[in-house]
Amino acid sequence: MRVAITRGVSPNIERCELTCLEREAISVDAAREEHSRYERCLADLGCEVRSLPPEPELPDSVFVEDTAVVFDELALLTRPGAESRRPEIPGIAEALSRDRPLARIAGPGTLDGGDVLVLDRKVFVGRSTRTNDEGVKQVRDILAPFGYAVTAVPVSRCLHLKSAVGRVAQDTLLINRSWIDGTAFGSMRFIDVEPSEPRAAGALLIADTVVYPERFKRTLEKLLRAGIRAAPVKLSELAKAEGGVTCCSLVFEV
Ligand code: CIR
Repeated sequence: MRVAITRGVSPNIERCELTCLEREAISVDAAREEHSRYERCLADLGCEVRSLPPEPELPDSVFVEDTAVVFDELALLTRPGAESRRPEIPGIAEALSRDRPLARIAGPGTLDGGDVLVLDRKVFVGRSTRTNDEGVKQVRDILAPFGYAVTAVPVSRCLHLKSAVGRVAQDTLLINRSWIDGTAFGSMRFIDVEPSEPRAAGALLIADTVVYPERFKRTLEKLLRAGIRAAPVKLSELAKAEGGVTCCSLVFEV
């Protein structure tokens, strides 16, 4: 069975962290509507959606992806680079503890789940403003006994690694190569985002379908032309908080 952990939108989402965007008004109602449609989309794709209640005091807590990375062998709890997000961890630890043994990133290491791209036994970790070298080292040490190879990828032009690259099929990455260097990913096939849509690389692959923001129309058309199956979702209000399709869920098999 496939599980998707989500968390409801905080009424204080307007106080979210922002790195690459200017602050603008966010409608909590519109964000909630988008979020429930996103949850419905995950359910339609066969996920059992475990929707955790909103955490009013934690503006970014809807973006559960940053708090943990779930592997078959363990759930790795992160230590988010933004201090305001660290209190999100205990709630996620509790939610994951029934399904996986827990491992943790310890200070001074920092890691955001948005910086971790897992391609089977290869794990790519963005070295960003949120994830430091010590965080990357701890990921490597924690995963070494299970045979994962961990590669650091420099990220300087966007928030997270997965702002610039997303898996859209077993052998295919959607990528913005003006933001990151694709050579780290070896023999994967690449689809480049449309240059007019630089933020379009975020994509959430569930089985053989990509949950994908409908607003990146040109890149979406390109994906469809390449034979990728897509489930478009509206995520424009949550995008004002720098959220995308991967960051609103933790998807794993149980
Ligand atoms: C933050 O800056 O932490 C949030 N406002 C957005 C996090 C988005 N997370 C993600 O794409 N994995």
